[in-house]
Amino acid sequence: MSVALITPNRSIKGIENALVDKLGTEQVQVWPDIVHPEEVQLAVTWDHPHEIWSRFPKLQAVLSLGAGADHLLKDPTIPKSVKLGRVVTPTLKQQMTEFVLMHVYWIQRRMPQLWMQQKIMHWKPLPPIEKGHLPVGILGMGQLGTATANLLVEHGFTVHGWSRSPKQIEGIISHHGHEGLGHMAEKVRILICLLPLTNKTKGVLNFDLFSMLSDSAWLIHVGRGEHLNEQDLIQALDSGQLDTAFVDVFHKEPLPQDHPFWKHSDIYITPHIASLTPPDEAARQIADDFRRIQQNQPLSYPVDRQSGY
Ligand code: NDP
Ligand code: OXD
Repeated sequence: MSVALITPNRSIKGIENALVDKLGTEQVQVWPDIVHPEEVQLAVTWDHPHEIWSRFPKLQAVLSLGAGADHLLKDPTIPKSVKLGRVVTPTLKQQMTEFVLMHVYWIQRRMPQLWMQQKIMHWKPLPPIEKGHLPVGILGMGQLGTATANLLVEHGFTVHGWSRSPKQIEGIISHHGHEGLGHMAEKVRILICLLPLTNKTKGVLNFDLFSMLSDSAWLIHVGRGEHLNEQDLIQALDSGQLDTAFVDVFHKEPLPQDHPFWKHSDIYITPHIASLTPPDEAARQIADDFRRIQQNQPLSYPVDRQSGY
């Protein structure tokens, strides 16, 4: 039996080597050179081609090579009997928490303003914003959102979290559901998106939500491009409703050259690098899920088709 790595647009030599170290060459096949499709029990994919699944009669599970599983759920041709999962490693979580913390401190230490001052050679010391004046709201309190919330609390920030189901997390002010979103938005000054992309969360970052935040709020968007109404973001920044946006994910990646975000003075762009999965950790989880399949155990991070994450 074997694992198939199907990531046509992503180089994964590191993961392949680490997986071969764990399972041996016989048990690892890499797209498009799948020589024994009849042996594939587990497929690990990122932007895979659709309609390939009839080639794998023994397939039991498909894993997303990342925390987001939206690309799996966009493929209606994966047989319903096949389990879905995702790869979430300790370093992926840690990098995300640190990335968000770094941006929160950028805001608190007023780095966007200080850099603007440098551009016009203006010397004006600006004190930090008091942490108590910067309540943070996190959309999505799953693996990454909860870890991020805990780190921010450790650093003395007041943190609100929004999820689908009610939660009680020590030190975090929890909100849920449609009403909860409004309640949270009116209390926070920094909004962080760490949601999965689903039918329900698509477009959640829109002008209505931005208008509920207190004036001159900040956005840190590290979820998925389609959470954000890009035109609404420009409108919210230009009207002063939002102060600055830090955006890591986009509708179209790489961001097209003529996209207005590139030159907007209040938007800071990073090329979808908030957190990355180290090859050895990915291989460890893949090997573990491969073992779980053989032993008829649940996947480490199962994805539910119904809820979309
Ligand atoms: P999880 O599945 O662990 O958590 C998802 C969270 O979102 C849960 O708290 C869930 O609520 C909440 N949620 C889902 N739907 C709704 C809804 N309709 N209303 C309110 N809350 C909702 O995901 P992860 O934390 O592992 O990952 C989150 C996302 O981060 C990924 O899907 C991906 O989009 C993004 N990501 C970005 C990366 C980057 O480099 N920019 C890297 C890795 C991930 P509940 O708890 O009630 O189920
Ligand atoms: C992920 C990502 O989902 O990198 O892991 O976006």
